[in-house]
Amino acid sequence: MPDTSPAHAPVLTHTEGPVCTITLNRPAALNAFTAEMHDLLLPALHAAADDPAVRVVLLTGAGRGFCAGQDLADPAMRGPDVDVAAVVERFYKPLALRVRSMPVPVVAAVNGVAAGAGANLALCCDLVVAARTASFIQAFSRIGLVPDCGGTWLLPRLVGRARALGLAMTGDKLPAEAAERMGLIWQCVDDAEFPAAVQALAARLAAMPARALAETRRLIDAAAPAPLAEALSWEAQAQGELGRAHDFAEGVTAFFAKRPPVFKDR
Ligand code: T3D
Repeated sequence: MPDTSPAHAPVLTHTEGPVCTITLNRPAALNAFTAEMHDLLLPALHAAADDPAVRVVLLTGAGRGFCAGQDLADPAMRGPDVDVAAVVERFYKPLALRVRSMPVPVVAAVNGVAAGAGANLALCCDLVVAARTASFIQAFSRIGLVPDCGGTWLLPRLVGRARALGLAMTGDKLPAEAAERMGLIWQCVDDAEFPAAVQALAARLAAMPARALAETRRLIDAAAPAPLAEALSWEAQAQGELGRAHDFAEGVTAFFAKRPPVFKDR
């Protein structure tokens, strides 16, 4: 996938080998979402999904923040004539659904503060790695809103009802280390090690069976509210399909050949 975004664009895409890095790029406003940013981010994710060479997507922010959520000053999104429901339907719903249905794993590399929809965009990703100085804020209650971009669905599933309500109602800043401890995110790493840790994770995921990883996410998401019997049937169905695919044969062959597998399916 060619990197066509100019350096000043609010969303940058850079693909190197199998790793597509998408950077939110409005550092002066902590990468808060404008309509223009949304109009670039969703197509960037679609392009990564459609590119057969891409095997992992990294989502990160430029500067000291990851994303401060909705830009509260964007006239396209604010004002008496702007319908907030329409903003959420038009921008945040498709964004969350896109991240959650990518054919490859999506890693949020949370370099700094992630607030409001910015926090929940990160939590939509499959693995969230945060720098130790990063933090997560369900900022919605501070301005009289409810968590969006999937927050009401994600939070109780990640940390349980008590903590979900604590985070969402107080809007308190949660340091990355505490987020890791309570299971909100996968990993918190020292700032000095953060870039290398993120690249190492991306390289590791890129060598894994993307189709099986995407199916794993789909089943985990689908299984949460479903009865066990239904989840067991979905597992059987997915195993049936994966069992007929290249990557399963390759994985087993490589195991017995005592060599690393070369996965191809998406
Ligand atoms: O249509 C709809 O509204 C529905 C959709 C809602 C989705 C949402 O995401 S609602 C939640 C929106 N986000 C927030 O409420 C967070 C607002 N920001 C903050 O609370 C703080 O900035 C942070 C806690 C994230 C970081 O604090 P701090 O002290 O590290 O930085 P700062 O000084 O507040 O911010 C730095 C600059 O970024 C500052 O600009 P300046 O003064 O240097 O020119 C600040 O105004 C700007 N900025 C930060 N967040 C936003 C923002 N500008 C516009 N919108 C923002 N959300």
